[in-house]
Amino acid sequence: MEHALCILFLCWCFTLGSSTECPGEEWKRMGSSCFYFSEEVVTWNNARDYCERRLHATLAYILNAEENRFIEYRLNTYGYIHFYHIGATDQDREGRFVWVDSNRRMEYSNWSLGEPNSAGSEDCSEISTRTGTWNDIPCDEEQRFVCRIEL
Ligand SMILES: [Ca+2]
Ligand SMILES: [Ca+2]
Repeated sequence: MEHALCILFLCWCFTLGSSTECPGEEWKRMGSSCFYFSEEVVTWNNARDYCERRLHATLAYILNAEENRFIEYRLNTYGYIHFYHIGATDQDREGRFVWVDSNRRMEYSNWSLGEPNSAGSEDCSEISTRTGTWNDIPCDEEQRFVCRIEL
């Protein structure tokens, strides 16, 4: 009896676990997160709004090397050789980059050598499809973007 209950409980847990899925096929899952890789090419602010308003997500934050590798790997499957916006910004305070969804300070970062350099005026960010490293860029630069949600 105890054994049967235990199995029932495990089934219940499994059902709960598998009932949470990414919002659609265009989303890619890693652990309990889903990532959306856009084909749309827009400014950073429009990318942020697109993630939030249309997808109920946020412009992607990246918390560790494993997540960065996952995103870099995915980016390389799309055959688009440019860059994608990510959620890092220092629009509020120059030189202090935070993740836009939470205003969280970055514990992990993967800036390219010499970046962020705020050349001219660069308060937004992108990830390279080739190297997976980040660069700060002018916010009005138009490119693809990555959104993220937690399940
Ligand atoms: Ca800046
Ligand atoms: Ca830069």
